[in-house]
Amino acid sequence: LELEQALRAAIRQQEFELHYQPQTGLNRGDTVGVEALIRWHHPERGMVSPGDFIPLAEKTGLIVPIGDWVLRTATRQLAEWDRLGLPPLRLAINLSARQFADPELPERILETLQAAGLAPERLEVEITESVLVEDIDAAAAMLQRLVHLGVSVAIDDFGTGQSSLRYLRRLPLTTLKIDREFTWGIGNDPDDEAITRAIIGLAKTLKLRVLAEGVETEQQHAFLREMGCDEVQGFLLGRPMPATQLEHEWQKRA
Ligand code: G
Ligand code: G
Ligand code: MN
Ligand code: NA
Repeated sequence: LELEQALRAAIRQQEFELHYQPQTGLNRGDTVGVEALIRWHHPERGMVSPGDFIPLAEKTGLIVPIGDWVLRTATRQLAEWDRLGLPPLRLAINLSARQFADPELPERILETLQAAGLAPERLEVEITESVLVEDIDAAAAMLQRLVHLGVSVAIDDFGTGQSSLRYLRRLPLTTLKIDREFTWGIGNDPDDEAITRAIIGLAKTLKLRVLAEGVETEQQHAFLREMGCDEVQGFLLGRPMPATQLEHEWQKRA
């Protein structure tokens, strides 16, 4: 209850911040997108990780106003980067089950994109397998509405949820994000390597983009390139960072 009150106050007092983690193409090595990740600077507890408050935000429904803030803040930031002359990045944001079940979600996304002056093609939403499997017909209907807008959809933590391969061909998806649990095994666990290879193959067959999360070593990076993975994300390429730091890193390279 205490945490819930603090979370309500956090919305009013603007204690949230977004960090952005680069998503990099394996062909040319360019940053092609960023994933927005929320951070909470609690006045006394310090930095509270999303793993510790997103579930509560979800349970209490506070995820809806928080999610709106994330969407608004991240799209404004992307528009600002466009003005500054950064390459036209794709923006990925995480959606929780509650947000995904909200029938007003597509309108809200569209309005927010329009307010920021961004084409819907610039946005990718990330959802987990469990969100889809709960009610596959409702999920299919929501995905159709999002895809109709031009927004793309990624399955986050792919391979760790209640993977039903049936939904992969039934649903209009864009991207599979290989969970970092599998990426970490590359180089020391043949099973994880086999799973990673199989997910990449599956994505190719279904004409989906495939991105590996949690890439931390050159060895993982090389393996993923060899396997034909499209994109990578992880500490090797860049940690989640404040917007200003991302700008500085871009200026250094340009
Ligand atoms: O950044 P970090 O590894 O601590 O994130 C932990 C979890 O919190 C991840 O699973 C991520 O998907 C989730 N998360 C981060 N930012 C957001 C957000 O803006 N909205 C939602 N719903 N989840 C988020
Ligand atoms: O579940 P989701 O993919 O949304 O979670 C993203 C989280 O993963 C971010 O909070 C980020 O901090 C974390 N993350 C991203 N790359 C790496 C990595 O290379 N290693 C580790 N340990 N965590 C990572
Ligand atoms: Mn994610
Ligand atoms: Na993930």
